[in-house]
Amino acid sequence: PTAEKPITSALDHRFAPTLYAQVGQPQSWTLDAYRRGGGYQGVQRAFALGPDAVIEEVKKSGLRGRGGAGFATGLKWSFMPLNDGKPHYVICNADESEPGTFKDRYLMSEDPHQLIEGMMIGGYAMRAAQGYVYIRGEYVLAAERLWAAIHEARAAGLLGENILGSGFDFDIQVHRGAGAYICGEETALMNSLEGLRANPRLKPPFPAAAGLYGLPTTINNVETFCAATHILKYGAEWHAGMGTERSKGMKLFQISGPVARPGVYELPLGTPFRELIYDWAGGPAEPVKAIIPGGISCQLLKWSEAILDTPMDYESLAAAGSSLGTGGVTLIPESVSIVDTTWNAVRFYGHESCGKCTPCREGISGWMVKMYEKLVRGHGQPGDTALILDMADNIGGRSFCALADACMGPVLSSIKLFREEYDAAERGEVRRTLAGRWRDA
Ligand code: L3W
Repeated sequence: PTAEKPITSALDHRFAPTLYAQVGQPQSWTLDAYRRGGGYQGVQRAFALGPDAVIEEVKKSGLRGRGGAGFATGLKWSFMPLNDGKPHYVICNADESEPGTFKDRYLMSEDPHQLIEGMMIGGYAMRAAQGYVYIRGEYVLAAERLWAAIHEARAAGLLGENILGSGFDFDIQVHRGAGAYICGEETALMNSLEGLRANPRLKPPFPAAAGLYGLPTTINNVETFCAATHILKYGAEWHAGMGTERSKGMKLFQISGPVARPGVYELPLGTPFRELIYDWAGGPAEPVKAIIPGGISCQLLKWSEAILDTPMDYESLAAAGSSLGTGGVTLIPESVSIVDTTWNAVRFYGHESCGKCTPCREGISGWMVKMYEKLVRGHGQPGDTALILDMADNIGGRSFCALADACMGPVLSSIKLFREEYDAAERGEVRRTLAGRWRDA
């Protein structure tokens, strides 16, 4: 994006990586390495602009939340009350648990100062003196590197009181989760931080009005805060110059499944699936029948030339009947049963349901899991798929939070796109070939 950052890719690529620019550099997680890469220039520019102008800058950049919902970041920041005299909080949602999603883990383990700087910028703009990182408990290395980076930043006067003489006080705490997907839901996350059971809260009030401890709070994903660091460093126009008309900037796409080079690739929003799958990930290693575009909560897409040419941005994926989600792309090979794959997803949601509301607790954890188990174990009967659809109709849109709706994504799309596999399962003909062998539940 700038003269000092040469394009590093072997491919003829339009933009150099920024979010992952430090990944792979020696000791990239240290303050020295971060500063060598131009670190902490974004926050200095933020101090020069002033808090209101920072929010304007993020608005102008077109940045949208990278945790899955794609909500406009600058707009979200502008919901925070000004000068209300109350403590404000910024929270980083680092509870990365969406199946197929593994981008934030490396942002934190390889470049934790980038996140610290992004949270400082957010804290400054939104008048918060305290930030929290709610990190997935299994991310031990990432949490350790983040803690070490926070200590380094404090020692260097980058966290604490009167940071760099700006008059701005800010500090960050890291809170490790204990293995519950529901803690990625922002209101359940705040309950968990408060020491309560991680049940979602009713919205509204949104966190900006009544969040952590009932005080104004803004929650953003790791990648969102990291993107804000570069927006402040390079300017809103730089960010708005990448991506598409309404989906701006670079995005960390993840690819898993049968490809030669699974991993994380930083590409502009609007890059077609074909480029990610073939040029970057080396192409499918075996015939593929479906794509999960952005984490298992998204609707499946059927593998086709048209889908391969679909740009990976918020609008194009909505038009294709799915969503960009976290950008976690998973390929489902021909050899794998769709019913079995969906059962795997349903069991995940059933296990992760917090149990607060009936459609999710009884509908998914109870009925849906049992119906899929029946089909997959060869005990299917005519009408089972219709019964699943009827249950889905009573779960989707009727639950307390987004978890149950998310489960309906793979359920409904797999039935719509691969009905013949469900029909076969109703006749007791189901191939359970995941990983090439039968599995026990
Ligand atoms: C103030 C309004 N704020 C929307 C905020 C809202 C949220 C964001 C997107 O929910 C859920 C979320 C994740 N005044 C507002 C407003 N907001 N209207 O904007 O909200 P929305 O409504 O567009 O999206 P949604 O699909 O209803 C998304 C949760 O899903 N989630 C994501 C997990 C992410 C991670 C991660 O980043 N590591 O795990 C999964 O369940 O937390 O609650 O902030 O408050 N009028």
